[in-house]
Amino acid sequence: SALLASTVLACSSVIALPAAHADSAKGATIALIYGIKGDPFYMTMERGAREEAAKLGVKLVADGPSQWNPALQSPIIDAMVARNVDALVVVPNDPQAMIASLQTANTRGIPVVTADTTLGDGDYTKGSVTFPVAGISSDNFAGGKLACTALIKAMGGKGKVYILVSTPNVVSDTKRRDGCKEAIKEAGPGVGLAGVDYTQSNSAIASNDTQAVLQRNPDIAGIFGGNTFSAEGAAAAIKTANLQGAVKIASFDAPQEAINALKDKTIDLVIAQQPALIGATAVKDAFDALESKTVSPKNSFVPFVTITRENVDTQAAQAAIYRT
Ligand code: T6T
Repeated sequence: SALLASTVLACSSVIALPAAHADSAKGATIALIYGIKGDPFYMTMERGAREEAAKLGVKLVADGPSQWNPALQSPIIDAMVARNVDALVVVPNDPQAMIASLQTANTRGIPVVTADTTLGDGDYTKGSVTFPVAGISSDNFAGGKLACTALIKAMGGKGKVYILVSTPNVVSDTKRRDGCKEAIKEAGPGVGLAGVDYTQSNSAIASNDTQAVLQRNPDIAGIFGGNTFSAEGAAAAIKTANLQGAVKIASFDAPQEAINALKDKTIDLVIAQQPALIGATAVKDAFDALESKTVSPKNSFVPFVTITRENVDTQAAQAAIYRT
């Protein structure tokens, strides 16, 4: 490639070589297309991605849709491709509907890394979609199971659990929902499912749904708030109904509001993901792909941190709170 570089330099009107073919990926542009705007999880992810990009000497550009909607996310990806970014780090808004635009980008030589959510069945080694060079996320099924096992324990091992997650096309959330259902099943006959509602990552919807379900089901003893806005709305509804402590809440996600609600005893358990680390790892994987280094493993899990009233003031718990 030294020969190639000198040929390029000798020629006055050359366009810069794509980073994928250069000696180093330094100076490349990596695009982060996150899940939705204004979500502390993705703002924290973007911070981690920017810090990693600065370390690696690449440029990071970021954008995302205002709502979970593949029809809103696809044009953002197309625009990034049109502006010649070198690699894409994407939080797919839908496991199927986002395949086409990302596959097109990949065919044009742009490596694709997914973060938080996944494409196809999520297994890039031998699953239905294998073109992404890496997928970085929490182990969401395990997280949902862990959250609900602890929730059921806090409920005294009996009563009904109500599940709130974002939308059926947010893969991370549906895995948490399924993990929670598994915990309910394993808890035996004293524990049941009161229902599942989808909040569109909107805390007002989550709050209204919770108020409605509490009227229909006075025997609800626990709520699994499967993402930031679901837990936030559930906590608001429980406060309005004056049921703090009587109805336990487990929150998946750790924005400052969830920590405040843990401290004032509205929420009993917070599972913090590590969005900054997910963003940083995804950017590093995209960089390595541009440098043609092997990126492995193709799917990797970033561990979560469990925060309770007992450990909330420890350094580890404090460091896990989302910081945008
Ligand atoms: O829980 C995160 C993320 O993991 C999920 O995919 C969507 O919701 C959040 O962004 C939190 O609002």
